[in-house]
Formats: sequence, structure tokens, C-alpha cells
Amino acid sequence: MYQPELEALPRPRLRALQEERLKRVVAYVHERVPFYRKLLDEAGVDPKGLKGLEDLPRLPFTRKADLRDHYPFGLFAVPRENLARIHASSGTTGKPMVVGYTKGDLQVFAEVVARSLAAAGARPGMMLHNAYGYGLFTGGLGLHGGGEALGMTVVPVSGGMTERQLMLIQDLRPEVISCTPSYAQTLAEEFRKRGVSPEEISLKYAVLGAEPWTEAIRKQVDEGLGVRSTNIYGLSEIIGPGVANECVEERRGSHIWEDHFLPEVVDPDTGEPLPEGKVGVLVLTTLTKEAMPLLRYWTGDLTFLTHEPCACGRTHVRMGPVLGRTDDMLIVRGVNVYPTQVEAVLLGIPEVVPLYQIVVRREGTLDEAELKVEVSEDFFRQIGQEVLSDEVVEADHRLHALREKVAHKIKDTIGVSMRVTLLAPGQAPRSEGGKLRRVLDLRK
Ligand code: DLL
Repeated sequence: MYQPELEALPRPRLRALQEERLKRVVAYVHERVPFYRKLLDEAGVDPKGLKGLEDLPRLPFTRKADLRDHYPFGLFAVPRENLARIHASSGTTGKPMVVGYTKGDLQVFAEVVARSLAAAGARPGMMLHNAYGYGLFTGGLGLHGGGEALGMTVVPVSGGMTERQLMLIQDLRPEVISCTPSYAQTLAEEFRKRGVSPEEISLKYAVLGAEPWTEAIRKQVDEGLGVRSTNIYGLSEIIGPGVANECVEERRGSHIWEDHFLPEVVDPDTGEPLPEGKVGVLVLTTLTKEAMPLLRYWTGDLTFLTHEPCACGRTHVRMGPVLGRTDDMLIVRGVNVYPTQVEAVLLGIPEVVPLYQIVVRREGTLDEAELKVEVSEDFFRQIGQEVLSDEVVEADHRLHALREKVAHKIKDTIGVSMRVTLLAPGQAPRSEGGKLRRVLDLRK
């Protein structure tokens, strides 16, 4: 552990620390941020009257729209001159969301990422190949700072230029890689194409996050690169990567660094706190941020929490994998569809691989969903096809049957009709370094 005295703090002491910090941050934003003063006053919350964590549900939520409405600096609690750094995350529409850090915030950022890397198996003296994008995105500089704090040798490769990444991994022989899971899949695939076996690749650990992924992807990456991969979770609004990380011992849920980020899971419709283990929206309160503290931030990410003791000895609560985002959810002809549900169905069909894209259009007044999915190399070889196009599909009864099979399984499991288009191996979109977009909603 990077900070064992904090990461394995007995729960009663952790709770006392959280309560003290919660009271402090509520008083701090009430005093410094007009937006919060108004919200708290309206909710009838007197910062001095807070007793403890049991008062948390009395505090107002903060939402993405609040950050947009106060673009760029309106939620900051310190004068602009006191900011040491700015990051931004691209919104889906219009202006990005701007977040800021004091020197103190940057130190906390580095500490939580160092904890995350250590939980993932990294040690001082190891080399980190950091393939998260550098720049306004928090991934690159975030992992960079954490790697340095832990005492690693950091290679700031950033995303993209895959050929050069492969060369650097082979020449510099790093033990640890950080990138999106979809880019780790790309790298594994490219190594395989070049006949480089997992045993020849120096990497031992992979720290993957910034987008949802599944156990099937974990298996592909672990086998393809010869690593043990763990999940890193975070978001710009809260700090960036390093809000939570899986430990390499169990790899079952990510420890949320709770002395800095106070988690709750709430009902997406009512906002009511949910019991442990129930899936809902993750809500986070920053306990130590100076530049832009947030109270009960509605992340939109769907997951659950568990306090089950962990083999690694860390006492911090674990969050499950992110099952989707409330705003990822597609509503197709009234049916709710999450991309991860589609992926789960595809995993059960051996003739296809879980590389896909969902395209939704509106034709007249009706929604039309198309699922483009890649067939497996084995199946492709079996049917001896060169290219897949709709014409070929009609001509070959085995492709026709496969298309029907996929469509039926989707309809039976999720309850929505999708037109299925089969793609040849290599034709589905792949990550070129950043987050992969699996849904194209053309209705908006
Ligand atoms: O993605 C920060 C980050 C960088 C995390 C590098 C991990 C590694 P944003 O660009 O603001 O920040 O996007 C945050 O990405 O609300 C989730 O929906 C999603 N996300 C992040 N990590 C995971 C993960 C960074 N491990 C949004 N699993 C979040 C699933 C994730 N989704």
C-alpha cells in the first residue's frame, strides 16, 4: 500500500475522519461559493448544525448541468490566481466542463493515483507506459503525477500512434501500462498480428479505465498482453482518475479512496439512498478538495457498493463495475437499452466477437436500431468469405442464419428489435488511444 495508515484505517476511525471533513467542506462551500450558499440556505441546512454522516441525505445534489451553467469558473471556491492547473472534459454538446486544482489538490490527486497504481500491483522503480491522452483530459497527467509520486519511471507516451507504442513497449520493457481497456485490446491485437507472444511482452500489470468494460475484455487483455489488469475509476469533476481502483489481490470491485471521496448509491428516479449491494447512481462528495469541492455530485454512473472485507487488507468500500451511465441509456421505441446488455448477449454467441456499434435513427416517427457486430475469425474462415456486405449475407445461408440468431437473442433478452449487420474481422470500430464510442444516436 502507498499509504497503509490511511488505506487500512479501521472503519470507525475512517468514519470519524469523514464526519469531521464533511462538516468542514460544507462550511467551506457555504462561505465561499454563492451557488452552494443559496442551495444550502434553501434546503434549510445550517453548516454548524450538521451532526454527522446521517445528515448527508439532507444536502442538495450537484449535477452536471450546474457545472455547465456556471461555466467556466462559477463554482470555484478560490480566486483564479490560486489555481495551479485547469483540466476540462468534453461535454457531448457545446462548451466543455472546466475543473480546477490548487497546489494542494494536485498533491491529493497524485496521492490517490499513487495508491491506485500500488493497488494495481505497481511498485517504486517499475516503469509505467502511460498511454492515456495528455492535455485537457485528466487521464494522462493524472496517471503521470501518480506514477512519479509512487517512485516509478514514467514514460509519457499519450494515446495514439500505435506503431510507436508497440516499439516503445518492446524496447523500454515497462512492467506497467495505463490506458483505456479498448486501447489495451487494440495493442493486444496488434502484437498478435505481428507474431509477438504475450510471454515476450514485458508488461505485468495494466491499469484500465475511463470507460466501461467487462470480464470478457479483461480476459482478452490479460491473455493478449500477459498481464493482470485492474480497473481504475474516476471523473474530472471529482478529481480525475484515482477516485477508486481494484486491488490486484481480489480484482472484485474498486476501493473508493473514502478519506477523500465520500460515496453513496441512490435511486436514479427518486434520489433516495439505496441499501448496500443495490444498483443505482453513484453520488460522490469531495471531502478535501480546495479549488472546486462538490457536494453530492450526481455522477450518472450506475453501480453498487460493498463493505465485504477484502483480502488486500484495505478497509475502504468497494464499488462494482460501472454497468452503464444513466445518459448512455438508449430508449428505442420505449424500451430501455444499455450497451452493456447488448454486449452480454453477444458474449453468448460464439460466431461473433463483442466488438460492435449501435446506430439509432429515426425513420418517420419510428426509431430504427442497427447493431453492427463483427464475426469471429474462426467463423469467417469456416465460411470462407472475403468480405461481408448485405449482398453476400443474402447469398450465404449461414450468414443469413447468424444474422437472424443475433437479432432473435437481442429481441428475446432485451425486448427490442435491432437490424443486424455483420462485419468482417477487423471492421468494427477500435480504440485509437482514447475512449471508444459504441453508440451512435443520430436522432438528436
Ligand atoms: O475518464 C477520468 C479517468 C481517466 C478515469 C483515466 C480512469 C482513467 P472523464 O473524462 O471526466 O474522466 O469521464 C468520466 O468516464 O463518469 C464514467 O462514466 C466513465 N469512467 C471513468 N472510469 C471508468 C471505469 C475520466 N473504470 C466518466 N469504468 C465517468 C467505467 C468509467 N466507466
